[in-house]
Amino acid sequence: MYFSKSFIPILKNNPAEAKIKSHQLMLRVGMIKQSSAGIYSWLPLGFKIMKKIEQIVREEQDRVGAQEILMPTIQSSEIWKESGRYEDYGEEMLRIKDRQNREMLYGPTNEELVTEIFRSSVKSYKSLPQLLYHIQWKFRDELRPRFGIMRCREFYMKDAYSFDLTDDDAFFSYNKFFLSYLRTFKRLNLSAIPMAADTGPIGGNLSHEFIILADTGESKIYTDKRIFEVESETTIIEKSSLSNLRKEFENFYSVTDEKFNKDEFEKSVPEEFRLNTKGIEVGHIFYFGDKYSKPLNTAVDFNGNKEFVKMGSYGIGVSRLVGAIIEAKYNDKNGIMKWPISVSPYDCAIIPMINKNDTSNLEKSNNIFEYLKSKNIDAIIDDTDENISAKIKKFNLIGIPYQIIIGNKSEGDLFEFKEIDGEPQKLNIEEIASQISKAKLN
Ligand code: 5CA
Repeated sequence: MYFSKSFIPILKNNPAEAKIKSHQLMLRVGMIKQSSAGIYSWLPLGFKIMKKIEQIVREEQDRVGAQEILMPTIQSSEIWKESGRYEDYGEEMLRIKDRQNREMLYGPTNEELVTEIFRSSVKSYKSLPQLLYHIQWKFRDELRPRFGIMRCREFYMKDAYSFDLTDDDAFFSYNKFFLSYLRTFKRLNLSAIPMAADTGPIGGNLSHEFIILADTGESKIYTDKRIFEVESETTIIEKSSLSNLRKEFENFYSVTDEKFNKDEFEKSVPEEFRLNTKGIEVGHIFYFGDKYSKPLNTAVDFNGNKEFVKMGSYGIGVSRLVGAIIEAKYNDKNGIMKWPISVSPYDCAIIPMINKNDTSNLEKSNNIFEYLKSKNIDAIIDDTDENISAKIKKFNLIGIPYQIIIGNKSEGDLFEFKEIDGEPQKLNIEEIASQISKAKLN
């Protein structure tokens, strides 16, 4: 891809309306464009990143045995009336009437709809557990949408739902998602900590938020610093190992402010380990038993008895994660953003110095591009006639983690290669490709 042909509308300066660095950067490098309050279009750069995040989320849902479906954005009000949430949800729900005057709504979440799908076809406990998820746009008419796509009205969410016969089975499902979240955030190179949380309008009494530390986050948290050292990987998906995994985190006091209790905090956390700070909620999981299955009359047959299924739901803010990664990885002191290679829009930027009458650097760039492509490395060539330092500055903001600079300093078959925030090295193209490929494997 040539930069001159790409649709990456860069702004000269930070837009005044943006208050936090992720919002500033996303507008500045043309990742998103606001279409109305709290509603955004995703431009190629931002969209590519979001799609890569989505794919990682999907793979980690599949890995714990969840099955992907796709439910619509527009729902009928009927099932929401059945559950009793049609009134309760209040003004955050966008209500619409169709031409037949039927009450419809733009889904803020899908507990009712997925329960209705489940009850119409699953009759026996032998089909349990069922873990279903979809990745779909949601709409919540937030009173104060802010910080760009961090708290907006239309956003992209992965929501999963589990159906089990007993509480015990349901905790096993809960713990599978708990594990899948740890794996997902690790692949995104984020340190997201599970914290005991309030359940709000979703309901239930067991819930964790997954939080990334950030000064600009909207969640207040109280935690024991030692939770950051918990080694989280488990390869076995089995009841007791997963329940131990969750316990390893729950051993440390770690809560959002709705759950905060000063005495408990001070009693269970030695002073030197107490941390009271802010974070961004990137995921939220809930266990709510038969809160929806009962009013929606969703039961399975178990030895002749009708048992209401036990349910949980599990959300990840896929679009919010784009902003959250920027908050975690953008260094505004040196103006360098560095996307984790797992979600970077390109693996490498080829940055040639271009003189009007000399096309040799552009030819070199094309050859490098083709070679990298043969090694499955996705590059972008900056073929514009900006000077080299302006180009580097621009790519430092875009955040592609590797740069090949083709200027006066490249000699013979050696090129100036650097990790965006590292020291330049002189390497040949095979060495460059092998370094990037290695990073992509991790
Ligand atoms: N039904 C449950 C779980 S599937 C649910 O809706 N949970 S939630 O309300 O906590 O949302 C899940 C995730 O979506 C949150 O953790 C957050 O990352 C993201 N999210 C929620 N509201 C917004 C919003 N207004 N803008 C961007 N992301 C949001």
